[in-house]
Amino acid sequence: MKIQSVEAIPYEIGMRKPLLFASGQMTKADHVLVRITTDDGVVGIADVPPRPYTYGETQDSVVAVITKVFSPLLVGADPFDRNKIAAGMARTVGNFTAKGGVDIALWDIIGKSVGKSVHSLLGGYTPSVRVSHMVGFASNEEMVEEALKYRETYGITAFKVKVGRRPARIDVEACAALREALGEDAELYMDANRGWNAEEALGVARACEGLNLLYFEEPCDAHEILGRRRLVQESPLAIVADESVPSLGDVARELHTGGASAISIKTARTGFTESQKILGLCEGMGVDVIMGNQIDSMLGSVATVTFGAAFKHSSIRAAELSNFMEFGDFIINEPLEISNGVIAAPTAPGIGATLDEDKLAAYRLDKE
Ligand code: MUC
Ligand code: MG
Repeated sequence: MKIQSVEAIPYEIGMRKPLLFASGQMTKADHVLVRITTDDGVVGIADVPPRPYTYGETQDSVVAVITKVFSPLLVGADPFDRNKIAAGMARTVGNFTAKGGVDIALWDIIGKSVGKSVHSLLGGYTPSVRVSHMVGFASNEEMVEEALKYRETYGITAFKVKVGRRPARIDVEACAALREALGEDAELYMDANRGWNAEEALGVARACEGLNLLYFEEPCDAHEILGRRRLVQESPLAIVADESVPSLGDVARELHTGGASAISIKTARTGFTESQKILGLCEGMGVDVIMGNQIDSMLGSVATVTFGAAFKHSSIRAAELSNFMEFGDFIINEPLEISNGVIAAPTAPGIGATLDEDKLAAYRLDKE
């Protein structure tokens, strides 16, 4: 079996409401659909979410690197040779979500061609995972209303609260309002997307001490290495590295230099192949892992749950798998559903999703 074609299709879907956070905002999903087709007609798909404020990639850059740089490596290759393909792509620096999407599409082909779900091929630890919902910036009342809605409608009891505003007390008060409304049993944690420096972040971690929060994600820029190390040592909350660890080497560096005490794994940026290595590293070192959300579409979330549910260590914490509900539409035929606070990993061959061709045709920006 050989890869015959590689497509990177830009498409756009509006968000039901904007999602605001310290490093940026999303009002529409300008994503790229990767479709890889083999000579015997097997099709692998994946969703790529370009995040310029996180990795510097744009919709145009993702399309360009996949069609101009990665496609020549892929066409004619055996899709089972994913490590060889990954080594080829690694010669191009950066471009994390473009590489992640290609890797997921290859796994999709592998699963479809052997008739097994990728969830099962990766190890099939548990059929479903608990879901955590990410709440963006808004007034305290709106944030509480959103969390209560997700609890009532979908049974979600874990929430990641976007923080990183100035003055910081706005966010401390938002967390307090959420804790009061949701009660002691809800899991709450914060993500500042580098909005503060280490000193401000330490003040926030201390000010939140009575609120029973679980984690503090990317409170400051990990490049501010001494401040960040001091924060990890002195913070009463575990510090999660997210955008500071877009690759295995970054995870190793941050854990080794004391820049983080827990890790967010996002299949959107490390696919399944590199995510597996990161997971093994963290498990071996006794480091907590959270399956994170790159503000993924439904197709992107299919990849996250496929991976997260496949291993014990990635399914302990609630996985961030609900923001696709804020997208105006989705382009796959098998809707993901959250109920009783959990989401099931697809069991159909591959990643378990197929394209709704009519919707792709309606939303693609490079109309054929
Ligand atoms: C997150 O966890 O940070 C916001 C920016 C981004 O790249 O991902 C989201 C969520
Ligand atoms: Mg984050």
